[in-house]
Amino acid sequence: SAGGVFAAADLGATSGRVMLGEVGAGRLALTEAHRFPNTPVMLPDGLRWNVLGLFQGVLEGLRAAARSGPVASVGVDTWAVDYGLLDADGALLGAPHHYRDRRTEGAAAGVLARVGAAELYRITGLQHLPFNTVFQLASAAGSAQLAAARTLLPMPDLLVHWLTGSIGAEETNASTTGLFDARSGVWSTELLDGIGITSGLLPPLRAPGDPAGELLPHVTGFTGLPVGTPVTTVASHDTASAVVAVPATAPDFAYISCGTWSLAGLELDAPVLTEESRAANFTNERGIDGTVRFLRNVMGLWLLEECRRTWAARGLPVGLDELLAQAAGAEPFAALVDPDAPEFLAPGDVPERIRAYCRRTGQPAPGGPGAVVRCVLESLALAHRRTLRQAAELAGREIARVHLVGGGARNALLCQWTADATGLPVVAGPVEATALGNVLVQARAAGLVGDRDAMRRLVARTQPLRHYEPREDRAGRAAWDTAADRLETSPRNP
Ligand code: LRH
Repeated sequence: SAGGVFAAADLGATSGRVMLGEVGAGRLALTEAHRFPNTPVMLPDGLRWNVLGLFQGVLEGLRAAARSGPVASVGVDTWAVDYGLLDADGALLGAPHHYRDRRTEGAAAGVLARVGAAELYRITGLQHLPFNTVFQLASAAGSAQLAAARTLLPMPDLLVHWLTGSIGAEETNASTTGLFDARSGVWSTELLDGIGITSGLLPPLRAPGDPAGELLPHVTGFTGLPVGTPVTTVASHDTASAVVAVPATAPDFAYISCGTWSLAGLELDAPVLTEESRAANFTNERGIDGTVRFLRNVMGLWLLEECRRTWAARGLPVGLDELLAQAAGAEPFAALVDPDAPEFLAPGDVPERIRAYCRRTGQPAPGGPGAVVRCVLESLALAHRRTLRQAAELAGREIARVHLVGGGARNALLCQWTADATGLPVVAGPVEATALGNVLVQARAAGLVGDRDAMRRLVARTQPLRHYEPREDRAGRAAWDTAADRLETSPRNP
Protein backbone atom coordinates (compact mmCIF):
# COMPACT_ATOMS: atom_id res chain seq x y z
CA SER A 1 0.00 0.00 0.00
CA ALA A 2 1.10 3.58 -0.61
CA GLY A 3 2.69 4.94 2.54
CA GLY A 4 5.90 6.24 3.96
CA VAL A 5 7.78 7.41 7.01
CA PHE A 6 8.90 11.02 7.20
CA ALA A 7 11.40 12.50 9.66
CA ALA A 8 10.45 15.86 11.19
CA ALA A 9 13.18 17.79 12.96
CA ASP A 10 11.34 20.29 15.14
CA LEU A 11 13.35 22.67 17.30
CA GLY A 12 11.47 24.44 20.07
CA ALA A 13 12.54 26.92 22.69
CA THR A 14 13.00 24.29 25.39
CA SER A 15 13.82 21.15 23.42
CA GLY A 16 14.54 19.84 19.97
CA ARG A 17 13.34 16.52 18.65
CA VAL A 18 13.30 14.32 15.63
CA MET A 19 9.89 12.72 15.19
CA LEU A 20 8.92 9.99 12.77
CA GLY A 21 5.57 10.27 11.07
CA GLU A 22 4.06 7.29 9.35
CA VAL A 23 1.54 8.29 6.72
CA GLY A 24 -0.65 5.99 4.66
CA ALA A 25 -4.26 5.61 3.60
CA GLY A 26 -6.20 6.93 6.62
CA ARG A 27 -3.11 6.57 8.80
CA LEU A 28 -1.01 9.15 10.60
CA ALA A 29 1.12 8.00 13.52
CA LEU A 30 3.92 9.86 15.21
CA THR A 31 6.77 8.42 17.27
CA GLU A 32 9.73 10.14 18.86
CA ALA A 33 13.13 9.13 17.53
CA HIS A 34 15.21 11.47 19.70
CA ARG A 35 14.73 14.44 22.00
CA PHE A 36 17.43 16.80 23.26
CA PRO A 37 17.41 19.91 25.43
CA ASN A 38 17.76 23.36 23.91
CA THR A 39 19.61 25.57 26.34
CA PRO A 40 20.64 29.04 25.18
CA VAL A 41 24.06 30.25 26.31
CA MET A 42 24.87 33.69 27.73
CA LEU A 43 28.10 35.13 26.31
CA PRO A 44 29.63 38.50 27.24
CA ASP A 45 28.01 39.97 24.13
CA GLY A 46 24.59 38.44 24.48
CA LEU A 47 22.31 35.43 24.61
CA ARG A 48 23.05 32.85 21.90
CA TRP A 49 21.64 29.63 20.51
CA ASN A 50 23.90 26.63 20.84
CA VAL A 51 23.39 25.98 17.15
CA LEU A 52 26.14 23.38 16.80
CA GLY A 53 24.65 21.37 19.66
CA LEU A 54 21.23 21.65 18.04
CA PHE A 55 22.55 20.47 14.68
CA GLN A 56 24.28 17.57 16.39
CA GLY A 57 20.96 16.70 18.07
CA VAL A 58 19.28 16.64 14.66
CA LEU A 59 22.01 14.35 13.30
CA GLU A 60 21.65 11.99 16.26
CA GLY A 61 17.90 12.02 15.74
CA LEU A 62 18.31 11.12 12.09
CA ARG A 63 20.66 8.30 13.06
CA ALA A 64 18.04 6.96 15.45
CA ALA A 65 15.46 7.32 12.67
CA ALA A 66 17.64 5.36 10.24
CA ARG A 67 17.91 2.50 12.71
CA SER A 68 14.12 2.18 12.89
CA GLY A 69 13.57 1.68 9.14
CA PRO A 70 13.35 3.48 5.79
CA VAL A 71 12.89 7.27 5.81
CA ALA A 72 11.26 8.79 2.72
CA SER A 73 12.36 12.37 3.41
CA VAL A 74 13.44 14.86 6.08
CA GLY A 75 11.95 18.26 7.02
CA VAL A 76 13.13 20.95 9.44
CA ASP A 77 11.19 23.60 11.36
CA THR A 78 12.15 25.95 14.21
CA TRP A 79 10.91 29.10 15.91
CA ALA A 80 10.83 32.22 13.74
CA VAL A 81 12.84 35.46 13.40
CA ASP A 82 16.35 34.23 14.31
CA TYR A 83 19.08 33.65 11.75
CA GLY A 84 22.71 32.87 11.12
CA LEU A 85 25.03 34.91 8.89
CA LEU A 86 27.45 33.29 6.45
CA ASP A 87 30.64 34.92 5.18
CA ALA A 88 31.88 34.84 1.58
CA ASP A 89 33.28 31.33 2.09
CA GLY A 90 29.93 30.06 3.39
CA ALA A 91 31.15 29.80 6.99
CA LEU A 92 28.86 30.73 9.89
CA LEU A 93 29.79 34.09 11.44
CA GLY A 94 29.36 33.47 15.16
CA ALA A 95 26.62 31.76 17.14
CA PRO A 96 23.17 33.14 16.25
CA HIS A 97 21.60 35.47 18.78
CA HIS A 98 18.50 34.43 20.70
CA TYR A 99 15.56 36.75 20.07
CA ARG A 100 15.13 37.24 23.83
CA ASP A 101 18.54 38.89 24.00
CA ARG A 102 18.27 42.45 25.21
CA ARG A 103 20.33 43.87 22.34
CA THR A 104 17.16 44.78 20.42
CA GLU A 105 15.89 47.10 23.16
CA GLY A 106 15.53 50.46 21.44
CA ALA A 107 16.70 49.15 18.06
CA ALA A 108 13.32 49.54 16.39
CA ALA A 109 13.34 53.32 16.75
CA GLY A 110 15.99 53.81 14.04
CA VAL A 111 14.12 51.66 11.53
CA LEU A 112 10.81 53.35 12.28
CA ALA A 113 12.43 56.76 11.86
CA ARG A 114 13.50 55.76 8.34
CA VAL A 115 10.45 53.84 7.19
CA GLY A 116 7.56 54.79 9.47
CA ALA A 117 5.44 52.32 11.38
CA ALA A 118 2.41 52.69 9.09
CA GLU A 119 4.50 52.15 5.96
CA LEU A 120 6.26 49.15 7.50
CA TYR A 121 2.90 47.59 8.29
CA ARG A 122 1.49 48.41 4.86
CA ILE A 123 4.29 46.37 3.29
CA THR A 124 4.96 43.56 5.74
CA GLY A 125 1.67 43.27 7.65
CA LEU A 126 3.80 42.16 10.56
CA GLN A 127 3.03 42.75 14.22
CA HIS A 128 5.54 44.91 15.99
CA LEU A 129 7.73 42.66 18.11
CA PRO A 130 11.01 44.16 19.29
CA PHE A 131 12.89 41.08 18.10
CA ASN A 132 11.65 40.88 14.50
CA THR A 133 14.61 40.06 12.23
CA VAL A 134 14.58 43.56 10.77
CA PHE A 135 15.16 45.04 14.24
CA GLN A 136 17.80 42.46 15.12
CA LEU A 137 19.67 43.50 11.97
CA ALA A 138 19.29 47.14 12.95
CA SER A 139 20.82 46.43 16.33
CA ALA A 140 23.79 44.85 14.55
CA ALA A 141 24.25 47.79 12.16
CA GLY A 142 27.88 48.79 11.80
CA SER A 143 29.18 45.56 13.33
CA ALA A 144 32.15 43.74 11.82
CA GLN A 145 29.97 40.66 11.63
CA LEU A 146 27.30 42.26 9.49
CA ALA A 147 29.97 43.85 7.29
CA ALA A 148 31.45 40.42 6.60
CA ALA A 149 28.07 38.76 6.04
CA ARG A 150 27.15 37.67 2.53
CA THR A 151 24.13 35.45 3.24
CA LEU A 152 21.45 35.52 5.91
CA LEU A 153 19.89 32.14 6.65
CA PRO A 154 16.87 31.87 8.94
CA MET A 155 17.39 29.12 11.55
CA PRO A 156 15.56 26.28 9.77
CA ASP A 157 17.26 27.15 6.49
CA LEU A 158 20.65 27.21 8.21
CA LEU A 159 20.10 23.64 9.40
CA VAL A 160 18.85 22.58 5.96
CA HIS A 161 21.98 24.16 4.50
CA TRP A 162 24.18 22.10 6.81
CA LEU A 163 22.23 18.94 5.91
CA THR A 164 22.22 19.46 2.13
CA GLY A 165 24.48 22.32 1.08
CA SER A 166 21.48 24.09 -0.49
CA ILE A 167 20.77 27.77 0.08
CA GLY A 168 17.25 29.14 0.33
CA ALA A 169 14.74 30.80 2.62
CA GLU A 170 11.38 29.18 3.20
CA GLU A 171 8.49 31.59 2.83
CA THR A 172 6.34 30.99 5.95
CA ASN A 173 9.38 31.76 8.07
CA ALA A 174 10.62 34.54 5.76
CA SER A 175 7.27 36.22 6.40
CA THR A 176 8.24 36.78 10.05
CA THR A 177 11.41 38.72 9.29
CA GLY A 178 9.87 42.13 8.61
CA LEU A 179 11.63 42.14 5.22
CA PHE A 180 8.92 40.29 3.30
CA ASP A 181 6.00 41.73 1.35
CA ALA A 182 2.78 40.30 2.79
CA ARG A 183 0.81 40.77 -0.41
CA SER A 184 3.21 39.73 -3.13
CA GLY A 185 4.98 37.06 -1.06
CA VAL A 186 8.54 38.06 -1.97
CA TRP A 187 11.35 39.98 -0.24
CA SER A 188 10.49 43.67 -0.24
CA THR A 189 13.25 45.44 -2.19
CA GLU A 190 11.54 48.74 -1.39
CA LEU A 191 11.98 48.07 2.30
CA LEU A 192 15.51 46.73 1.99
CA ASP A 193 16.52 49.90 0.14
CA GLY A 194 14.77 52.01 2.75
CA ILE A 195 16.73 50.55 5.62
CA GLY A 196 20.00 50.00 3.79
CA ILE A 197 20.21 46.21 3.64
CA THR A 198 21.69 44.85 0.41
CA SER A 199 19.18 42.50 -1.13
CA GLY A 200 22.02 40.09 -1.96
CA LEU A 201 22.05 39.14 1.73
CA LEU A 202 18.71 37.37 1.38
CA PRO A 203 18.60 33.98 -0.33
CA PRO A 204 16.04 32.93 -2.94
CA LEU A 205 12.68 31.94 -1.51
CA ARG A 206 11.25 28.45 -1.54
CA ALA A 207 7.79 27.20 -0.68
CA PRO A 208 6.58 24.35 1.54
CA GLY A 209 6.64 21.21 -0.56
CA ASP A 210 9.61 22.29 -2.70
CA PRO A 211 12.61 19.98 -2.75
CA ALA A 212 15.51 21.32 -0.67
CA GLY A 213 18.27 18.99 -1.81
CA GLU A 214 19.71 15.69 -0.64
CA LEU A 215 21.67 14.80 2.47
CA LEU A 216 25.40 15.51 2.10
CA PRO A 217 27.76 12.52 2.06
CA HIS A 218 29.10 13.09 5.57
CA VAL A 219 25.50 13.34 6.82
CA THR A 220 24.48 10.04 5.27
CA GLY A 221 27.73 8.60 6.59
CA PHE A 222 27.04 9.68 10.16
CA THR A 223 23.33 8.93 10.23
CA GLY A 224 23.24 5.74 8.20
CA LEU A 225 20.45 7.14 6.01
CA PRO A 226 20.86 6.15 2.36
CA VAL A 227 22.68 8.37 -0.13
CA GLY A 228 20.07 10.39 -2.01
CA THR A 229 17.71 10.83 0.94
CA PRO A 230 15.79 14.03 0.09
CA VAL A 231 15.16 16.99 2.35
CA THR A 232 11.77 18.56 1.67
CA THR A 233 10.92 22.18 2.39
CA VAL A 234 8.16 22.21 5.02
CA ALA A 235 6.31 25.12 6.61
CA SER A 236 9.57 25.78 8.42
CA HIS A 237 8.12 28.35 10.82
CA ASP A 238 7.00 26.05 13.65
CA THR A 239 3.75 27.98 14.08
CA ALA A 240 2.92 27.56 10.39
CA SER A 241 3.47 23.81 10.69
CA ALA A 242 1.26 23.73 13.79
CA VAL A 243 -1.54 25.50 11.90
CA VAL A 244 -1.31 22.89 9.12
CA ALA A 245 -2.15 20.23 11.72
CA VAL A 246 -5.11 22.03 13.33
CA PRO A 247 -7.79 19.31 13.27
CA ALA A 248 -10.53 21.59 11.96
CA THR A 249 -13.39 20.01 10.07
CA ALA A 250 -15.35 23.22 9.40
CA PRO A 251 -14.15 26.67 8.26
CA ASP A 252 -15.34 28.79 11.21
CA PHE A 253 -12.50 27.94 13.57
CA ALA A 254 -9.87 29.92 15.43
CA TYR A 255 -6.63 28.39 16.63
CA ILE A 256 -4.25 28.90 19.51
CA SER A 257 -0.85 27.34 18.95
CA CYS A 258 0.01 27.18 22.61
CA GLY A 259 3.53 26.47 23.81
CA THR A 260 6.26 28.88 24.81
CA TRP A 261 4.08 31.42 22.99
CA SER A 262 0.33 31.44 22.45
CA LEU A 263 -0.19 32.28 18.81
CA ALA A 264 -3.88 33.04 18.62
CA GLY A 265 -5.82 33.85 15.47
CA LEU A 266 -7.40 32.84 12.19
CA GLU A 267 -6.47 31.39 8.83
CA LEU A 268 -7.40 33.83 6.06
CA ASP A 269 -7.10 34.02 2.27
CA ALA A 270 -5.70 37.54 2.24
CA PRO A 271 -3.87 39.83 4.65
CA VAL A 272 -5.69 42.42 6.76
CA LEU A 273 -3.54 45.55 6.51
CA THR A 274 -5.90 48.10 8.02
CA GLU A 275 -4.95 50.80 10.48
CA GLU A 276 -7.17 49.08 13.08
CA SER A 277 -5.27 45.87 12.61
CA ARG A 278 -1.95 47.63 12.99
CA ALA A 279 -3.14 49.42 16.12
CA ALA A 280 -4.19 46.08 17.62
CA ASN A 281 -0.75 44.72 16.61
CA PHE A 282 -2.05 41.80 14.57
CA THR A 283 0.29 40.00 12.23
CA ASN A 284 -0.21 38.59 8.75
CA GLU A 285 2.26 35.75 8.61
CA ARG A 286 2.24 33.30 5.74
CA GLY A 287 0.75 29.85 5.95
CA ILE A 288 0.94 27.09 3.39
CA ASP A 289 -0.71 27.50 -0.02
CA GLY A 290 -0.55 31.29 0.19
CA THR A 291 -2.85 31.44 3.21
CA VAL A 292 -2.42 34.13 5.85
CA ARG A 293 -1.95 33.40 9.55
CA PHE A 294 -3.75 36.39 10.99
CA LEU A 295 -2.76 36.25 14.65
CA ARG A 296 -1.18 37.92 17.58
CA ASN A 297 1.61 36.70 19.85
CA VAL A 298 0.50 36.24 23.45
CA MET A 299 3.41 35.70 25.84
CA GLY A 300 2.25 32.12 26.48
CA LEU A 301 3.46 29.33 28.75
CA TRP A 302 6.89 30.94 28.82
CA LEU A 303 5.59 32.72 31.93
CA LEU A 304 4.84 29.42 33.65
CA GLU A 305 8.11 27.86 32.47
CA GLU A 306 10.16 30.76 33.80
CA CYS A 307 8.31 30.52 37.12
CA ARG A 308 9.13 26.82 37.31
CA ARG A 309 12.77 27.51 36.46
CA THR A 310 12.95 30.17 39.19
CA TRP A 311 11.35 27.90 41.79
CA ALA A 312 13.42 24.87 40.83
CA ALA A 313 16.58 26.91 41.41
CA ARG A 314 15.33 27.51 44.97
CA GLY A 315 14.62 23.84 45.52
CA LEU A 316 10.82 24.23 45.42
CA PRO A 317 8.68 21.46 43.89
CA VAL A 318 7.76 22.25 40.29
CA GLY A 319 5.82 19.19 39.09
CA LEU A 320 3.15 20.41 36.70
CA ASP A 321 0.31 18.35 38.20
CA GLU A 322 1.12 19.61 41.66
CA LEU A 323 1.31 23.24 40.54
CA LEU A 324 -1.98 22.97 38.66
CA ALA A 325 -3.67 21.40 41.68
CA GLN A 326 -2.43 24.28 43.86
CA ALA A 327 -3.61 26.81 41.27
CA ALA A 328 -7.04 25.18 41.09
CA GLY A 329 -7.33 25.65 44.87
CA ALA A 330 -6.13 29.27 44.89
CA GLU A 331 -8.47 32.27 45.05
CA PRO A 332 -10.03 33.10 41.64
CA PHE A 333 -9.17 36.41 39.94
CA ALA A 334 -7.15 37.63 42.93
CA ALA A 335 -4.58 39.28 40.65
CA LEU A 336 -4.41 39.66 36.85
CA VAL A 337 -1.57 40.73 34.60
CA ASP A 338 -1.22 41.59 30.95
CA PRO A 339 0.98 38.70 29.80
CA ASP A 340 2.38 40.87 27.00
CA ALA A 341 3.91 43.45 29.33
CA PRO A 342 7.48 43.96 28.05
CA GLU A 343 9.10 43.13 31.40
CA PHE A 344 8.07 39.48 30.98
CA LEU A 345 10.03 38.94 27.74
CA ALA A 346 13.59 38.40 28.93
CA PRO A 347 14.60 35.37 31.01
CA GLY A 348 14.55 35.97 34.77
CA ASP A 349 12.59 35.88 38.01
CA VAL A 350 9.07 36.01 36.56
CA PRO A 351 7.29 35.40 39.93
CA GLU A 352 8.96 38.54 41.30
CA ARG A 353 8.17 40.51 38.13
CA ILE A 354 4.52 39.45 38.48
CA ARG A 355 4.47 40.62 42.09
CA ALA A 356 6.03 43.96 41.08
CA TYR A 357 3.39 44.34 38.35
CA CYS A 358 0.63 43.66 40.89
CA ARG A 359 1.99 46.11 43.46
CA ARG A 360 2.29 48.78 40.78
CA THR A 361 -1.32 48.23 39.65
CA GLY A 362 -2.76 48.17 43.16
CA GLN A 363 -3.47 44.44 43.29
CA PRO A 364 -2.53 41.98 46.02
CA ALA A 365 0.82 40.43 45.06
CA PRO A 366 0.53 36.63 44.73
CA GLY A 367 2.83 34.93 47.22
CA GLY A 368 3.12 31.16 46.81
CA PRO A 369 3.36 29.12 43.62
CA GLY A 370 -0.37 28.22 43.61
CA ALA A 371 -1.42 31.88 43.57
CA VAL A 372 1.22 32.80 40.97
CA VAL A 373 0.24 29.95 38.65
CA ARG A 374 -3.44 30.86 39.03
CA CYS A 375 -2.61 34.46 38.12
CA VAL A 376 -0.60 33.35 35.07
CA LEU A 377 -3.21 30.94 33.71
CA GLU A 378 -6.22 33.19 34.28
CA SER A 379 -4.31 36.05 32.69
CA LEU A 380 -3.43 33.88 29.68
CA ALA A 381 -7.04 32.75 29.29
CA LEU A 382 -8.13 36.40 29.32
CA ALA A 383 -5.46 37.28 26.76
CA HIS A 384 -6.74 34.42 24.57
CA ARG A 385 -10.25 35.89 24.86
CA ARG A 386 -9.19 39.41 23.97
CA THR A 387 -7.03 38.26 21.05
CA LEU A 388 -9.63 35.99 19.45
CA ARG A 389 -12.40 38.57 19.81
CA GLN A 390 -10.19 41.18 18.19
CA ALA A 391 -9.17 38.80 15.40
CA ALA A 392 -12.81 38.02 14.59
CA GLU A 393 -13.72 41.69 14.58
CA LEU A 394 -10.75 42.86 12.51
CA ALA A 395 -11.21 40.12 9.92
CA GLY A 396 -15.01 40.30 9.91
CA ARG A 397 -15.42 36.65 10.78
CA GLU A 398 -17.36 34.57 13.29
CA ILE A 399 -15.68 31.94 15.42
CA ALA A 400 -17.61 28.78 16.32
CA ARG A 401 -14.83 26.83 17.99
CA VAL A 402 -11.26 27.16 19.16
CA HIS A 403 -8.56 24.60 18.40
CA LEU A 404 -5.82 24.72 21.00
CA VAL A 405 -2.78 22.80 19.74
CA GLY A 406 0.74 22.29 21.08
CA GLY A 407 2.06 21.55 24.56
CA GLY A 408 -0.61 23.78 26.15
CA ALA A 409 -3.22 21.18 25.16
CA ARG A 410 -1.89 19.14 28.10
CA ASN A 411 -2.74 21.92 30.54
CA ALA A 412 -6.36 21.10 31.43
CA LEU A 413 -6.81 24.24 33.55
CA LEU A 414 -5.70 26.53 30.75
CA CYS A 415 -7.91 24.72 28.23
CA GLN A 416 -11.00 24.92 30.47
CA TRP A 417 -10.37 28.54 31.40
CA THR A 418 -9.83 29.43 27.74
CA ALA A 419 -13.25 27.90 26.99
CA ASP A 420 -14.82 29.76 29.94
CA ALA A 421 -13.17 33.09 29.12
CA THR A 422 -13.96 32.99 25.39
CA GLY A 423 -17.39 31.43 25.83
CA LEU A 424 -16.46 29.00 23.03
CA PRO A 425 -15.89 25.25 22.90
CA VAL A 426 -12.20 24.37 22.91
CA VAL A 427 -10.85 21.30 21.14
CA ALA A 428 -7.46 20.55 22.69
CA GLY A 429 -4.77 18.70 20.73
CA PRO A 430 -2.76 17.44 19.12
CA VAL A 431 0.13 18.22 21.44
CA GLU A 432 2.61 17.52 18.65
CA ALA A 433 0.85 19.66 16.05
CA THR A 434 4.09 21.19 14.79
CA ALA A 435 5.78 17.86 14.09
CA LEU A 436 2.57 16.55 12.49
CA GLY A 437 2.36 19.60 10.22
CA ASN A 438 5.99 19.10 9.25
CA VAL A 439 5.30 15.44 8.40
CA LEU A 440 2.06 16.20 6.52
CA VAL A 441 3.65 18.71 4.17
CA GLN A 442 6.34 16.17 3.31
CA ALA A 443 3.71 13.46 2.79
CA ARG A 444 1.71 15.77 0.55
CA ALA A 445 4.80 16.51 -1.54
CA ALA A 446 5.19 12.75 -1.90
CA GLY A 447 1.58 12.49 -3.11
CA LEU A 448 0.29 10.63 -0.04
CA VAL A 449 -2.28 13.18 1.20
CA GLY A 450 -4.53 15.67 -0.51
CA ASP A 451 -5.28 19.30 0.14
CA ARG A 452 -5.38 21.30 3.40
CA ASP A 453 -8.81 20.03 4.38
CA ALA A 454 -7.76 16.43 3.76
CA MET A 455 -4.66 16.88 5.94
CA ARG A 456 -6.79 18.34 8.74
CA ARG A 457 -9.40 15.61 8.51
CA LEU A 458 -6.62 13.06 8.76
CA VAL A 459 -5.35 14.70 11.96
CA ALA A 460 -8.90 14.88 13.37
CA ARG A 461 -9.51 11.19 12.68
CA THR A 462 -6.21 9.85 13.97
CA GLN A 463 -5.07 12.02 16.89
CA PRO A 464 -6.43 12.03 20.44
CA LEU A 465 -8.34 15.25 21.16
CA ARG A 466 -10.05 16.58 24.28
CA HIS A 467 -13.19 18.68 24.29
CA TYR A 468 -13.86 21.52 26.76
CA GLU A 469 -17.25 23.22 26.86
CA PRO A 470 -17.52 26.73 28.31
CA ARG A 471 -19.30 26.83 31.63
CA GLU A 472 -22.91 27.83 31.26
CA ASP A 473 -23.87 29.16 34.69
CA ARG A 474 -24.55 32.85 34.77
CA ALA A 475 -22.36 33.67 37.76
CA GLY A 476 -19.43 31.85 36.23
CA ARG A 477 -19.71 33.69 32.94
CA ALA A 478 -20.18 37.03 34.66
CA ALA A 479 -17.02 36.47 36.68
CA TRP A 480 -14.95 36.14 33.48
CA ASP A 481 -16.61 39.22 31.95
CA THR A 482 -15.84 41.24 35.07
CA ALA A 483 -12.25 40.01 35.12
CA ALA A 484 -11.83 40.93 31.43
CA ASP A 485 -13.15 44.44 32.09
CA ARG A 486 -10.88 44.81 35.07
CA LEU A 487 -7.82 43.92 33.02
CA GLU A 488 -8.87 46.10 30.07
CA THR A 489 -9.38 49.19 32.21
CA SER A 490 -6.46 48.85 34.59
CA PRO A 491 -3.38 50.69 33.35
CA ARG A 492 -0.23 48.61 33.23
CA ASN A 493 1.94 51.45 34.41
CA PRO A 494 -0.15 53.86 36.48
C1 LRH B 1 6.90 30.09 18.32
C2 LRH B 1 7.48 31.19 17.48
C3 LRH B 1 6.49 32.31 17.24
C4 LRH B 1 7.42 33.47 17.02
C5 LRH B 1 8.45 33.22 18.10
C6 LRH B 1 9.77 33.87 17.89
O1 LRH B 1 7.84 29.10 18.56
O2 LRH B 1 7.96 30.71 16.26
O3 LRH B 1 5.60 32.09 16.16
O4 LRH B 1 6.82 34.71 17.09
O5 LRH B 1 8.57 31.79 18.17
